[in-house]
Amino acid sequence: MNDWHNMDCVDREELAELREQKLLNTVKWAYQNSPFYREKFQNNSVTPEEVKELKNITRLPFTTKSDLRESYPFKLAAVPMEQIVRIHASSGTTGKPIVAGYTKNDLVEWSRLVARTCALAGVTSRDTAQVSFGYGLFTGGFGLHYGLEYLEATVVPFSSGNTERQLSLMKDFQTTVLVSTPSFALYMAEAAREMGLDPKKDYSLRLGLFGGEPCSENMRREIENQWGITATVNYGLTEVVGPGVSGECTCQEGMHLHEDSFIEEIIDPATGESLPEGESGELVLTPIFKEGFPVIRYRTGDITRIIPGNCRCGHTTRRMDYITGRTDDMIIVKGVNLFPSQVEEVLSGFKEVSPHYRLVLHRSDKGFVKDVEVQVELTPEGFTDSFQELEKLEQNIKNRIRSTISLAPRVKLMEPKSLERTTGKSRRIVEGEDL
Ligand code: DLL
Repeated sequence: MNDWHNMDCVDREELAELREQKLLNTVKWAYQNSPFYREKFQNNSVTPEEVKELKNITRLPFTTKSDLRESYPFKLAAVPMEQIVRIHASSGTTGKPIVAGYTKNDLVEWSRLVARTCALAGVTSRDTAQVSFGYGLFTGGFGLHYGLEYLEATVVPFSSGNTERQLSLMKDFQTTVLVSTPSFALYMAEAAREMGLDPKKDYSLRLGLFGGEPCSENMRREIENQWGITATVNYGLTEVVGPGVSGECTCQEGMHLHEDSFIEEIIDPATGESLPEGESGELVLTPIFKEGFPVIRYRTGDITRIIPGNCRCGHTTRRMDYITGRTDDMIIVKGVNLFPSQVEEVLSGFKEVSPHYRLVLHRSDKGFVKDVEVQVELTPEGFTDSFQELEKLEQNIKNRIRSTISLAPRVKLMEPKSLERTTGKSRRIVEGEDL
């Protein structure tokens, strides 16, 4: 293992001391320099002096998405704006975007974190990596770009869109690593075949780094089979930095968290109480390296757990499990809680359907979800002219959903390739009236 792996192999006692020290510095820094945090601490009658050790973090108030919306655009800043050298923002579907500003040092730290994420996934300076994330306010493109460059890989900054050209260059440049959302990787394989190319034989890809949206195990295996690569998943969010929070090693058993740079907590989303290691709840993150826009105890809305025990790979950092849903993605239908990932899990048991699906919500006059339709695409092999067979499959899927989630949504089988493809993040939940 080279230097890139050092920080993920440190002695856990040393790591605990480092984390504590960095947390105390971050809390002081935010209080002294960010008017937003000074006010927040004061409103909650807490001072930085009360945080003497790591476990005291729970005395500090959470930061929520709506806090960050209210601090639009630059109220979170802890340095004069002339020291902010880059701005990113998360688009969000409603309201104002959430803005993140970076100092020069923040950008170096971020590049290092992403470089480590890529190294964990097996990327080296000998690789050529195509970045198919959008370059712009979204953190995916620039984040992966600078991290991969920091690692001294050869970067092809393609950005999103223009799938045919992406595929041509990827072939001609003998690109070895694809960096994109998992749904775009699947779409690219489909498009390559339509161009008469064989994704396994005509390309030199060996690794895929996928993130920005959930990737079920089924989807990962599908990507791996179609491209003949090892597909790893990585995680991050604009509010705390962007990509580079955690990522898988090639064991593919959870995402190693860069613990020297983030303090993680798992809480019960309903009560805010901390949950013990191994239990699933909402992930709360505190980055402990940021100067520009510090964030303390950010409620990510992402549901996961910390995987107990060490990874087989030898890295000592703890692992986050895959994100199983978002607190705001939970649909309540007739009193039953439903996450898209639960439906996806059920669908993955049927070889006749592809990983392309969506949930269409139909609401009552009062805005409650009264009915959900699961639209799922058949694979070309699963497609048949026999109405009876299709009806039987629909019924089987419906029964399986009912027995696992206690809900009987309508199921609609769609023709192969009929659901919208995206070059960015896919939309799994749509409102009936939007169609
Ligand atoms: O998606 C940052 C990123 C870019 C991460 C590229 C990895 C690769 P946002 O646009 O702010 O930032 O969206 C963050 O996306 O809170 C999760 O809900 C979701 N998300 C990101 N990565 C994963 C993942 C980027 N690996 C939001 N699995 C997060 C599941 C993910 N969800």
